[in-house]
Amino acid sequence: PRRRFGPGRARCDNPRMDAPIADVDGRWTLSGVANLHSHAFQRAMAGLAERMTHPSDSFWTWRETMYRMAARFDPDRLHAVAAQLYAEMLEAGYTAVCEFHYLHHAPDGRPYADPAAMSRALIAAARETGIRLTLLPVLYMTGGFDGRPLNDRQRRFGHDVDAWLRLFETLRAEQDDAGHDGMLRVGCALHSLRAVPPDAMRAVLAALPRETRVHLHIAEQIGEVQDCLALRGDRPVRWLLNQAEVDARWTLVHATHLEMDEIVGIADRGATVAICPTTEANLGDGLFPLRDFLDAGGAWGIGSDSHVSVSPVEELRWLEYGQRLVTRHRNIVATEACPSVGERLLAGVRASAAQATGFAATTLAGDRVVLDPAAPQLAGATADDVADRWVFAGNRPAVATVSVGGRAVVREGRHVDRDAIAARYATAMARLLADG
Ligand code: NGQ
Ligand code: ZN
Repeated sequence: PRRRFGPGRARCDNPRMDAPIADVDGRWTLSGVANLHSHAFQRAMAGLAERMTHPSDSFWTWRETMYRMAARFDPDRLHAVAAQLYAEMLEAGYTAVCEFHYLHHAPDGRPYADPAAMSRALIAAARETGIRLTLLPVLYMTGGFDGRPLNDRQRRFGHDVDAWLRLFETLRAEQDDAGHDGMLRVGCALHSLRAVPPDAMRAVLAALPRETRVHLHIAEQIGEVQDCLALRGDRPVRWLLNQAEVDARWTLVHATHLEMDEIVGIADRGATVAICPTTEANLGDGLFPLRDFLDAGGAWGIGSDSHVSVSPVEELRWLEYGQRLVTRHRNIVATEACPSVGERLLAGVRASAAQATGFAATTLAGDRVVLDPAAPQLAGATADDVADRWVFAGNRPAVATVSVGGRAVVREGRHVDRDAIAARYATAMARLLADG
């Protein structure tokens, strides 16, 4: 029989913690990975922003391409794209997703007849596919730190504080609807410091129920750090830590560019950092200082963000590889107490999942991802190496079955509704691309 634990070895960081992948009835099983950051519509442009649009392409020129794609969405298309994406997430081992949703209104900026129509499209997609959804309606008010108004492309993202609070209340009522079987949580997202003026940030935070999770993009690009320094007199994370009661309810997305006091500050407050390695690489953001953050005791998770990859294995592998490339060392996240890199990575994402998503830890622990017993990359695996072999043996999907909230959503590696979801997605893509 397989050993559940290595001989006399403490489990990563917390001796009471079970291994992230354990032998359950003879099958290697994990409790599912939480995806802490998603913009579902961006899945439709994966692979379509890899052509030169400017002699010095950057995050900011990519954003123009992204805005052109965003402008073509309506609730039906969003529903079709999100369903395909969420089915792919489940097939890859993600069982919960934090949807950072800002595509609220019609392209001209006017609210739909139902102001929550786009949010409901995401809720429907999650419900059909069976993924747990933390819906984060985004407050987006200004086009920069100087308070400039939203441009034409951004208009459909915008709310004033009162309208945003009405949307939040509408969605909270959905969360409490028994029809969702506890599969939906609603939190708050502030798009970024550049998109939310300080007074609005304070007003929204003061109005939220105490337990509400708060997510925001922060310090992803150097340009943003420089603008914040120039217009708010401090670096973004330092400014936020001074101006808001940041604590374990908060998730800071990216937080790429940090000085040591900011690294320690985030860790001390107990906030989670959502690191999105493949998107951050794709957009040329920079590298999160993971080793220092771990040394400070920081909580972190992963997000697939723009969905240039939909694979927790690839995000985790590249999280470690980025660090290896810059430090020219190996096994960066490993410690003496936890020498397995894969195990420490999976333990890290599991430890932050409940506080970032708002789902109870016991609830998330009941969701199950069973790895494929026939996967060659796991042949002869033991409790000591199974996590490393799952994460560091390439991109073959070794997921066999997934169940979320007791419902079997993936069987033999395929989402149970894969074909119907893919057909609807193909139709939606044809329309999205024809509009270009
Ligand atoms: C977003 N995505 O809102 O989709 C952003 C880009 C922005 C990432 N930061 C747009 N990865 O930050 O203004
Ligand atoms: Zn984002």
